[in-house]
Amino acid sequence: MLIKKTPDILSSEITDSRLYFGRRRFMREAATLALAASLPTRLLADKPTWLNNISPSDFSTSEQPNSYSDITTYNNYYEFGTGKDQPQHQARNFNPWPWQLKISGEAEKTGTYNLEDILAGRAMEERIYRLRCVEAWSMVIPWVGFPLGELLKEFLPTSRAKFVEFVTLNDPSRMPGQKTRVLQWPYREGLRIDEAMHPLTILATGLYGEELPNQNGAPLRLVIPWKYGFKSIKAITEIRFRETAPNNSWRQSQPGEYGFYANVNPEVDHPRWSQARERRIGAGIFAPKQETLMFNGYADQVASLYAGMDLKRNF
Ligand SMILES: Nc1nc2c(c(=O)[nH]1)N[C@H]1C(S)=C(S)[C@@H](COP(=O)(O)O)O[C@H]1N2
Ligand SMILES: [Mo]
Repeated sequence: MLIKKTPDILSSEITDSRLYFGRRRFMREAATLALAASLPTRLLADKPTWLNNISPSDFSTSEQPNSYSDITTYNNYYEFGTGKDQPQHQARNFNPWPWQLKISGEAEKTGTYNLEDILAGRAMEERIYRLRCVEAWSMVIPWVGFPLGELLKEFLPTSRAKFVEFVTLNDPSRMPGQKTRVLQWPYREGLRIDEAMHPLTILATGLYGEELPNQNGAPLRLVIPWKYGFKSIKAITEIRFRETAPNNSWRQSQPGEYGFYANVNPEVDHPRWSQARERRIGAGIFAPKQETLMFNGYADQVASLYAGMDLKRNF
């Protein structure tokens, strides 16, 4: 289909973000004309209201962001295939709207909410964060999102809420990778409540000023910039406040290789490879690897969360 192909062709040439936004607007208009009869209303509308006012964030890094093409064609998202180039294709026809978000567990307000209602009128920020995968590659991504803690507080967690668990949509008919057993579905993640409340932890609803592409976790994904990428769970459909520590999918699958904390740490190697250096996606195959920074460069903000802990044991 013509319209679905357009982003790939355009994004490969994009370097300047203003050019990018102009083209995206053009594409939206073209999509409205061409597919008015066949697309759900949500997709046809101009930007969703919550993407109309995005302010830059003081938490952003000053590093140069990766291109839109890098960010949307090199993905880890096993619900849509285990290859990095698969999610862009296999998630193409996934329509996230309407989306339900369930809030459960140790909070005064629980229930199932319409995500559009949760996002409507909410202030969004652009936060340019490094993403460091456990596989020793990295990217810099201009996320659009808002602090997770801000949302969590609205549900009035009780004093028993010591941890937060996140669950991805479980629907093999819409997520073909869930028909295979590479992981136990649905994908799950967890944070300690103080990690979840930390101002660097965000829920992302977009990138490069636009709605989150499906392959990056539409409509809602977590971004925790000081932890390995697998903690940043995509397509979140449930948030549960818990008294006890939840397990997380990669730790459940290979507990010797993946821990609960998963803090980026150049001194603690993965059992099968070093974590001391990283390869920046898009830098070119001859570019030298760069040193990985403790807590992915966010040590000043987050090291105090782990004061007194043995980070080799709590990896
Ligand atoms: N539901 C779900 N979330 C997920 C994954 C996944 O397979 N399923 N992969 C994780 C991993 S390993 C990484 S590195 C990041 C990649 O995010 P990106 O594709 O937006 O760069 O998503 C994380 N979130
Ligand atoms: Mo990852």
